[in-house]
Amino acid sequence: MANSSPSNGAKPASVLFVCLGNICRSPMAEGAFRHLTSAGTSNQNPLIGEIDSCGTGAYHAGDYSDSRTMSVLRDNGITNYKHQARRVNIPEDFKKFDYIIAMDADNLMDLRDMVKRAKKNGQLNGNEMEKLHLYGEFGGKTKEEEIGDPYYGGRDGFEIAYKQDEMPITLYFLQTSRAVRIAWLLEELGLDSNVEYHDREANMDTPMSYRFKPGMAVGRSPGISDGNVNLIESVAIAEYLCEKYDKSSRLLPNDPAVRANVRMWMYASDGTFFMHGLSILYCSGAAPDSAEAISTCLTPQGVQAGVVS
Ligand SMILES: N[C@@H](CCC(=O)N[C@@H](CS)C(=O)NCC(=O)O)C(=O)O
Repeated sequence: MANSSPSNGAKPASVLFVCLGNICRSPMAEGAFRHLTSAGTSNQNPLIGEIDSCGTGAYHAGDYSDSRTMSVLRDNGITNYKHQARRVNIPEDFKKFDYIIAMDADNLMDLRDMVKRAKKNGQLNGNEMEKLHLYGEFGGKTKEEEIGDPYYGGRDGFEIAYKQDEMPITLYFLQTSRAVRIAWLLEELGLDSNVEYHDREANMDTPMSYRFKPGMAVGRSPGISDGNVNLIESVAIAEYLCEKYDKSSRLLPNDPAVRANVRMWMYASDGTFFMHGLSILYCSGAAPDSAEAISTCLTPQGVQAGVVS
C-alpha cells in the first residue's frame, strides 16, 4: 500500500481487476500490475493505492490462483504474489475502487448489470458506471483488446495472457526525426503506446538523454520497446509492428507477391532517404561560399581536385 501521495495532492487511485472466476486472468493482471507499480514496497508508485482482483462468479471462491498463472508470473520474476479467489462484493467494491477493470466484454457486461441492479434497489447512487472499463482501454495493445480466458487450454494460453498484461509499447521519439513515421503507424494500427519525447539540442544535435536510452543499443531514432523486444531502424520496426499487430493484414497484405512489393518500397524508401541524407551531408561539409567557387566545383577538374568530395 502506498504511504506517499501524488505530488499534486490527489488521492492515489485504487484498481480492481475482474474476470469470471478470479483464478486465471484477473490475478495474473493483479500480480503483473503490483509488480509494475512496486506495490507494497517503499517505491510504490504514488499514483496507485489499493490493488485487488475478484470474479463476477463465485465458482472458485477461496481457491488459490491457477498453478499455470503462478508459474507464468514466476517465470517473469514475480514470486511474492499470492491470492485467494473471491466474488465481487456488491455494493462495496463498486464504492471502494476508482478503476474496475474487466478482462473481457462478458465480464464488463456482467459488471454493468450488477451496477444497474444495485442502483435500482438503492444500494448504489454514484458514478459507479463510469468506474467500469475494459482492460484494453488502459493496459492493452489496442483499445478493444480483451484478455481471453485461458482456463481450458494449455500453459501457452497463460503466457499469452501475461504478455497482454504487460505495459504498452514505448516509442522513443526524437524530435525532427523519422520517429514520426512510427508514431503514425502505431496510431494506424490502433495500438496504445507511451511516447517518450526528446527535444533536440539548440544546434539540432541529439541530446545525451536520448543517445543513452537503456535498451536502445546505439541511441538511433526511432526506437521502440515492446515487452522485452527493443528495436531500432524504422523499416525493421514497421515490419515487426505489422507482423505482430496488423491482424487483418491491412498494411502488410498476406499475398506473398503483394507483400514483397510493399516490402520492396519500404526498403527502397529507406535507401532513397539515405542517399538524400548523404548529399546533404556532403554539401554541408564542403559548401562553396561564392559563385566563382561554385563554378570551379562544377567542373570535372574541380570534382577531381576534391573541392566537392
Ligand atoms: N535508417 C534509419 C535511420 C535512422 C536515423 O538516421 N535516425 C536519426 C534521426 S532521423 C538519428 O537517430 N539521429 C540520432 C543520432 O545520430 O544520434 C531508420 O530509418 O530508422
